[in-house]
Amino acid sequence: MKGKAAEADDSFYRVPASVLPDSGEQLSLLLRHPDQPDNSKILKVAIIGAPNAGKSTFSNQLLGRKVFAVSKKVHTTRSRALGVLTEDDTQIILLDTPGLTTASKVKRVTCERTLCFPRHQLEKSLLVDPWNTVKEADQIVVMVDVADRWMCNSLDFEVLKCLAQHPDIPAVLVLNKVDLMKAKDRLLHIAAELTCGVVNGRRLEVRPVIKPPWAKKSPERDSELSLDEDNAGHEDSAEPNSVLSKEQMKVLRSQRGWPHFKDVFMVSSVDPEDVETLKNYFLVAAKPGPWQYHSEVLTDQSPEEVCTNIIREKLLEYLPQEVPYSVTQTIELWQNGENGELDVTVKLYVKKDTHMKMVIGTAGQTVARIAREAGEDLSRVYLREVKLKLSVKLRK
Ligand SMILES: Nc1nc2c(ncn2[C@@H]2O[C@H](COP(=O)(O)OP(=O)(O)OP(=O)(O)O)[C@@H](O)[C@H]2O)c(=O)[nH]1
Ligand SMILES: [Mg+2]
Repeated sequence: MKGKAAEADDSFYRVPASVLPDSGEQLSLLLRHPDQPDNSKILKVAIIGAPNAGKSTFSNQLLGRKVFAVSKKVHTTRSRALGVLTEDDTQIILLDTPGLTTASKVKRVTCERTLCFPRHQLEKSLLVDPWNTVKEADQIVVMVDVADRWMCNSLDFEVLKCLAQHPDIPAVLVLNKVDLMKAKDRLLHIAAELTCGVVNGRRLEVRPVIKPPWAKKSPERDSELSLDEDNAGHEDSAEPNSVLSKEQMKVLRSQRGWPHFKDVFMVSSVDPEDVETLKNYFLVAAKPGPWQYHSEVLTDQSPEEVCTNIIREKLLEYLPQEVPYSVTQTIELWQNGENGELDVTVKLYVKKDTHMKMVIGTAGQTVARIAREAGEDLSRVYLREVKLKLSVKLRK
């Protein structure tokens, strides 16, 4: 049973939907009429933020399956993709986006991580795609990596521009990776900076929280942001036009944060409890309306796209610096095996002899590891055994 609650041992559990390994069947599923109840609700959530903020990690955790590639290198996600979570009468559509960026920003960010690669290697989708995604959304989530000291003191300018272009779509700020932050009190300052001290039209006030002895939560988060109703912030400064004037751009450039967030969350996307909190927020925010997809849909990606993205994830994870960004892939075989498994063969094309050696690794260990781990991940997405073979070829 996919995507719906199933009963076992008198308790309810939810089996997340999966991706069908046959692209024709997956496409039919995407086109299938939504099986919504009469009181159906829907919320389209666009997750935006700088590269590496944890957008895909969060989306996977929320969906309950890994359908988006995740890696410690920037630009893991290359084009917008969609995840679908259907629970009871509500459908949440998650729009996972590439890190919002500009060509110059990419150069700077990647160089900071000693990952310099020429501008021309950037796919166009990284620069233009996210903007289209956001205008479809009912809710914007701005994700910030609080463990990245370069990025967390001010909102990425591209993010600010995006928010200013869509002032009518409610936005929340999510401070992610709090598990990596030792000095947790810094979180409050980051939140104050990134919201210009105003959330939901009210000025922020930092109050110590006195917890009852039975409270379970970590003592490190023993303070909270509360809202002071009397000190109302100015809600009327957002510009309703979608194209920003020179003047607006000038104002934005002087801003570090956005004073129109509806809420602020501090989470670790690798902590299921934290992600559950946001899921409940989305479920409450969902509005009556028809579902967009059948409840068995998990993502709009084709099975082949999921496969190449997961292989790319492993390349990014195990190959140094700029090497993985220049590897291209071709699927050579995709067929059902004799015992119900899925046989997939993918050719990896590299541009240099030195890259070839790195991809193959000593005694073929690197490519074997990539094939094994990607195969395991894909087995969990397609719900069947995947035998993945990788070969490497030089193509200058
Ligand atoms: N410790 C910790 N690591 C996290 C958390 N969220 C994400 N990460 C890690 O951060 C890295 C980047 O995560 P991604 O989900 O790929 O980030 P992204 O925002 O989708 O990145 P792009 O697709 O490149 O824009 C990965 O190594 C994740 O495992 C978190 O809450 N805590
Ligand atoms: Mg991503």
